[in-house]
Amino acid sequence: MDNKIQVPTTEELDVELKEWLESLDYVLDRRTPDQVQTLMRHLQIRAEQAGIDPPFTVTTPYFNTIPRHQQPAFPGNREIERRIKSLVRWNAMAMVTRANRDEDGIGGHISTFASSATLYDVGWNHFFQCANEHHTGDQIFYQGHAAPGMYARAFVEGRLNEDDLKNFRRELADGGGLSSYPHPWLMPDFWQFPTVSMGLGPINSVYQARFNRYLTDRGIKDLSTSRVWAFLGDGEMDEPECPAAIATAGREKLDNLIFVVNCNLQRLDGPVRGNSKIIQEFDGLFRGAGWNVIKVVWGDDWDPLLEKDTEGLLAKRMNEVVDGQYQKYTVSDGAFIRQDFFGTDPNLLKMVEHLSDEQLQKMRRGGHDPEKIYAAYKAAIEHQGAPTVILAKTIKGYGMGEAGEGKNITHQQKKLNEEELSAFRSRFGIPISDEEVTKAPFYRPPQDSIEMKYLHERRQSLGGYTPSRNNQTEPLAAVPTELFEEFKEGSGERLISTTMAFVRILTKLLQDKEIGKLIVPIIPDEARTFGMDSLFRQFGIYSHVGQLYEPVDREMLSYYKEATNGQILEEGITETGSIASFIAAGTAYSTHGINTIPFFIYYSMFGLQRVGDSVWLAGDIRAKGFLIGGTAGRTTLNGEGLQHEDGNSHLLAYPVPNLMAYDPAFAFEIAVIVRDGIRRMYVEQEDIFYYLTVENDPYPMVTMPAGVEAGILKGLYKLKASTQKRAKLKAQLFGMGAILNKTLEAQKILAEKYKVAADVWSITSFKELHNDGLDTDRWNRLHPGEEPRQSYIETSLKDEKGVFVIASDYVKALPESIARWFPKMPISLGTDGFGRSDSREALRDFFEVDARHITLATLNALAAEGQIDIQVVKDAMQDLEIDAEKTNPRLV
Ligand SMILES: Cc1ncc(C[n+]2csc(CCOP(=O)(O)OP(=O)(O)O)c2C)c(N)n1
Ligand SMILES: [Mg+2]
Repeated sequence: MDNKIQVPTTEELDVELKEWLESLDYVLDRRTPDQVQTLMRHLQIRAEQAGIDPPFTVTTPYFNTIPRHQQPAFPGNREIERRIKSLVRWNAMAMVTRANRDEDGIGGHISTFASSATLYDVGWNHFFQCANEHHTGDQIFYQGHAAPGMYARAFVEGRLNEDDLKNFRRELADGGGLSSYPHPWLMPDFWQFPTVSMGLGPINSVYQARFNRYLTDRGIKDLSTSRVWAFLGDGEMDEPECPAAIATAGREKLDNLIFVVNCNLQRLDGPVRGNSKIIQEFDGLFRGAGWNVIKVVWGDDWDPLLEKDTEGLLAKRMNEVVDGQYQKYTVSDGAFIRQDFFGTDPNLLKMVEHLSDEQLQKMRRGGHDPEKIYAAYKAAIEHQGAPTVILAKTIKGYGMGEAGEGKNITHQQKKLNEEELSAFRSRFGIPISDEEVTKAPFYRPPQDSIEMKYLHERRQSLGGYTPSRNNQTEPLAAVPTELFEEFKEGSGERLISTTMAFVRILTKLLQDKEIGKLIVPIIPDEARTFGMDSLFRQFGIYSHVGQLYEPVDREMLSYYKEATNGQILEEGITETGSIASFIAAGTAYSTHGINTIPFFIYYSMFGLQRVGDSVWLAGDIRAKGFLIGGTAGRTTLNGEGLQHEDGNSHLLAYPVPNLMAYDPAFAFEIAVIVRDGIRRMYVEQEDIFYYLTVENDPYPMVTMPAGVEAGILKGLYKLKASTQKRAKLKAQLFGMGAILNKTLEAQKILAEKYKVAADVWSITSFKELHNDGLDTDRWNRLHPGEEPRQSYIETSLKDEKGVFVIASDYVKALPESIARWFPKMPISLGTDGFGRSDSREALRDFFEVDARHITLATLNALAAEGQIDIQVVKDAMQDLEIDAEKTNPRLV
């Protein structure tokens, strides 16, 4: 120990502490909070300079961030609002109970909304702004399985009727029903944001807030007064998208974003963090990420106790009890709470000696106290410079009593029995008689009641009713056609990849006077990979703060230019974040009445495979735009190997019903597809979106043959007929993407060496052909005895002679899926198996999709039909140097 330091006595330390506290009290009385903060920061710096690690933690104490004396006056009528909220609670519970009485196991949730009713109610009465002529409106992400509460509220508002509620989860009933969860696909006038796949609501809401800002900063639409509210579960925050979302929102300082986390301490199976405290964990997480954190832990009956707690005993006790034990208090009586919680210290016991056991048991948590919630929301909307999270402590299954309040089984509780119904009715004062209550009738007060007048007045002052979705938008006038013209010409000898061709199309779209500003390029750190870096300077990379540094490549033509009005969303390495941007941009037509056209360009292997659930959501939410899978194909990407070489994504595109999937081979194919896509999505307003793969294999782009546009869009057209008019042996070769070239090479070999006249066809979409075939079959099945319809493949190939071979750079399941409609069984070549790093040539030999293997497959098929001798095939194998014992690429 430094000998300058004398060991102090306890008394000396006490005096010292007192003096310091008095100094602090002095400034607390006379200075603003900001000034006090500055002072303390200086003290901290001085201590740090002296090598002292300051004892400040990333979490704050376990009580409300806003103390009672800072709470604003509550502007509403508490009593009327309580009655409205109770009615909504009742109808939500009754709807789920009745659905499950009528059909055991139909499901639904009672306990989630029971815990969050106050969180929504305060929003509906005082905050959630709808779009009208004065306001651009808020976007509200409702927690997915709290949906019964939103339906019940809409019923009380008169927006849904009894039949709707009766048909909750019975969408196939006469007249339709209510979807289980928020699905714009199923209820396009009602639900705006799908949220029930946990984790996607949080991340999508963040990127929605960011996109609102992007539109504002680019001067496209001023959304500076719009807020994004996301209502989330505490269990849901375990999904890895959540920390990602939190980091992004903090970094971007999205003060137009408010998270409300319903901390009912429980998830599906049990406690979220039985052994610690989830609110404290979130406190640290969000604060660390730069958020404004507002904790609403305790209701107002705790205020007098906390104000008496000058020694900090209660605060200490609140902080040491873990969530599992708090949950235990929910299901315990007051005597237990007195003994277990307060009984650890005689002074604590003294603090509550004036309260009865019953009063102790009823002491509310913050998330059930409308005034505390109001204070938190008001502070949230006023906060500037950072997003706000409200951590509201609630009770799962609040009001369900014996049926599940705070119990571990509460999430699965789908109905209340007769006794529980009566108890619920009485607890919330619902005007339903004893005789009626067991039927769980829905209840809406008369139109001229105080409750109804109040409710409508509140909503009208906030611009309308929510949730609701705008399903009618002004379409785009027309698609500019000239800009696509140049792509009909081939590139002559010049070698061009489809990626390069796509980038050229995108650039021209961006430059277009009419729709250029609506194009939103989205890239997760791959612009250079796709040769798009030239767009940086031309169109700028979006950054709310512009560019605060001088980029190292400032001297270069295509320097890294960030700008407040930048058009490109360069997202960093996050496909999940990028697709969230895609969804926000692709739904702006509905959310903001703006036809932004997103192009999200990424490594195709990190798309449907990695963010498949978000793509599913994009379908549900009716997002529009283009997903561009770059570097596609198992053999087209030189050297990258197992992780990057994609032979799967087109198969993964099959299940998303409104996703159009194409793998174009030439610039003109891309141009035709993109032009028609914009027309269908933005002029005709079809609720579809596009997946296009592009490749980086350079080859000559051929000139567009006449009259093939319709075929390109339908998925198949004849590219190049054989010139061997008199040959007896015939074959039809089908290729896709970069492998189409191999088919063209095989056409030559077959003609020159084996006298086979082969026609070459381009398949642009297996999925389109497959769907067309399925729809044709279905029609025929349902119309026996009528003239059968023919699929597009059947019509296209009915007069074609010879054998059929299909080759692509994807798994063989794709050609196999369309084989049934061919005049005879085709042979499928494809790239099943893990990728390898090697040259394209070596890979195409390995996976058996090069011209040699296409030739061999054709000869095999001819021999099988007895058109040529088997010896010809054997000789060909020698000529083509194909080893019969080569490894099977599917298995290694
Ligand atoms: C990705 C995903 N995994 C699992 C589920 C199933 N699930 C629905 S609700 C739920 C528990 C939710 O707990 P929490 O987020 O705390 O919400 P609470 O009901 O407690 O408000 C689970 C696991 C889901 N919907 N999505
Ligand atoms: Mg929970």
